[in-house]
Amino acid sequence: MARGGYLFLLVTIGLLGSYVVDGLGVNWGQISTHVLPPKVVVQMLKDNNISKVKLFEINDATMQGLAGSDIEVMVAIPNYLLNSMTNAKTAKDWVEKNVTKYLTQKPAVNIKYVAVGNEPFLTSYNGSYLNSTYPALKNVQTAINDAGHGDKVKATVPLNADIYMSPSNHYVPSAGYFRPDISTQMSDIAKFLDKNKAPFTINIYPYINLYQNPGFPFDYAFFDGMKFPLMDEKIAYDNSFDAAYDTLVVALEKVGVKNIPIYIGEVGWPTDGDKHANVQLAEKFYRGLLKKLGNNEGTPLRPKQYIEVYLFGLLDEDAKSVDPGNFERHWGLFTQDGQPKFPIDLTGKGRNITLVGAKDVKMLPKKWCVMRSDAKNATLIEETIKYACNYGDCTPIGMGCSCGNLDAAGNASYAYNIYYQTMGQKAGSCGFSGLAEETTKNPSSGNCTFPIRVAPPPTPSPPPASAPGSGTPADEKTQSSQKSSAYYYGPSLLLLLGLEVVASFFF
Ligand SMILES: *[C@@H]1O[C@H](CO)[C@@H](O)[C@H](O)[C@H]1NC(C)=O
Ligand SMILES: *[C@@H]1O[C@H](CO)[C@@H](O)[C@H](O)[C@H]1NC(C)=O
Ligand SMILES: *[C@@H]1O[C@H](CO)[C@@H](O)[C@H](O)[C@H]1NC(C)=O
Ligand SMILES: *[C@@H]1O[C@H](CO)[C@@H](O)[C@H](O)[C@H]1NC(C)=O
Ligand SMILES: *[C@@H]1O[C@H](CO)[C@@H](O)[C@H](O)[C@H]1NC(C)=O
Ligand SMILES: *[C@@H]1O[C@H](CO)[C@@H](O)[C@H](O)[C@H]1NC(C)=O
Ligand SMILES: *[C@@H]1O[C@H](CO)[C@@H](O)[C@H](O)[C@H]1NC(C)=O
Ligand SMILES: CC(=O)N[C@H]1CO[C@H](CO)[C@@H](O)[C@@H]1O
Repeated sequence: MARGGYLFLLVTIGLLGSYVVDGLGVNWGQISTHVLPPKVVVQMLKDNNISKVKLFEINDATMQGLAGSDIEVMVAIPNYLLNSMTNAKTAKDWVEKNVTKYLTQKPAVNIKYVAVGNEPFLTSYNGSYLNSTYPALKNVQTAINDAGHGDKVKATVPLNADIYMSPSNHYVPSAGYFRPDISTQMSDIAKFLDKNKAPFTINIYPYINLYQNPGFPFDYAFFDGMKFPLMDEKIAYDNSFDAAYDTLVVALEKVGVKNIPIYIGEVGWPTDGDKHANVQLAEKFYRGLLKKLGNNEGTPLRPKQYIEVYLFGLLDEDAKSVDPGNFERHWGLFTQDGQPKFPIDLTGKGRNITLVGAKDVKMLPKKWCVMRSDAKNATLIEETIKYACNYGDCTPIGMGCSCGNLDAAGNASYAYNIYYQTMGQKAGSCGFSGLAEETTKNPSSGNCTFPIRVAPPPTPSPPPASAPGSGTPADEKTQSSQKSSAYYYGPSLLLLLGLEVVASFFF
């Protein structure tokens, strides 16, 4: 009922409002089983005065959705292409087909930045992109310059906060430096960006600090003050965002780069999948962050200045890898179908208002799939839940999550329903060997929503309906071919890693 009652009520009061925090951006990821049409998303951005968007790749449908809007776009070269971009000719070709094309078509896409890779120096990548990132950056910017767009379009590299650190016995920003294994690369990259008047882009996640470190001071993740702030000489740090930002400022100064603009490529708070991931804390985090940004407070080392920020993220993404944690699919300011989750005032004035939701969204019919009341075979129930959750997103039924209070039957119903929706309510997808049945009665209750997904776009020749009534796990082959079909999953799915991991140290 969460979406049926509480959230819908809030939607209706999001109509007042004024300018958003000057030039606020959002990350638009699309690792979802069912995506909103690009035009619907772009209208949603406009309705909320969001003027900048950061993508994780380029696909033509998204770019055409953005064409003709004034929205500034950061397009991206995924990590798996970095190696090939060390070839100047390949980089030139990529820029021609993916940047020049959209800048010069009519109507054009307002491309301002090209993200070269995404967090390529994450320690979990084992140095895979260590040698290619800097050469790729140089080649891409050179290609942009050669194509005549150098003044308008800058290449940058969105990096993860684990590229820099402070000594473990002196955990303060003023002791910051780049991670030793990448210090040469970081120095080269920072100097290149600086010389080229491009921004340095960093992702900062106080939430993940809190998630990964049981001893992390709760209040330090937010912006509401602390009894015992971290003292760095005379500077008191009472939030980890400032400390992370300033540690980077110091690390950059140590390689001789002093005034380069630092953009926040990603920052946000998830709303499900973990005990600290909920709408209440997300609201608290964003309220503090947006107020700070709206006031152009800057940080202790770079006070009183505008910080360019891309919130993470725009929409939930139910097909992201949960390797970093079950929260990974719940970073959206909006649900996957474009409905706002909690009150947030993008102007930073802290008013109790809500974002404007997506309009004219075609949803699947109001039907759910639940466990039959006469289902008995516990072994089979367990097996079918496992199967269903392999395809659908079951992270909300975990302990401390939005559906964490369901009983055993509720768990089964959640799993069956999410499978059914993920499969587009396809005939036979609510079978589970006779354990499940369709219903038109919404099984949602309290904070626990049994979602219905966005309807897939109309296809020229609909896939033939398979025999109804079965839909059992035995049908593995059919299901896996469905999984890879563009009908359910956009082409982006396999191309993205979707990791948002940051360092486990103390800022
Ligand atoms: C967006 O900005 C316009 C002014 O350009 C304002 O009238 C409108 O209320 C704003 N909308 C929101 C949702 O803040
Ligand atoms: C990095 O190394 C670890 C341990 O050797 C391995 O499990 C992991 O798959 C590797 N990751 C990548 C991206 O190569
Ligand atoms: C990067 O270059 C170093 C030195 O040439 C080499 O030892 C290392 O294997 C290279 N790494 C990758 C991932 O290619
Ligand atoms: C719903 O979630 C909020 C946190 O976002 C929590 O405060 C509240 O207790 C939850 N309600 C129920 C019924 O679990
Ligand atoms: C915000 O507005 C909603 C809807 O009117 C209300 O239920 C809620 O209590 C308000 N929250 C605050 C913090 O005032
Ligand atoms: C329960 O289901 C399992 C298959 O998962 C099957 O082997 C077993 O015979 C079933 N038990 C009954 C009593 O039907
Ligand atoms: C429901 O599923 C969750 C997640 O697997 C589990 O933690 C919980 O114990 C289950 N609840 C019941 C009553 O079986
Ligand atoms: C959407 C789009 O046009 N993508 C192109 C980007 O560039 C590569 C070539 O490097 C093309 O293969 C893609 O089609």
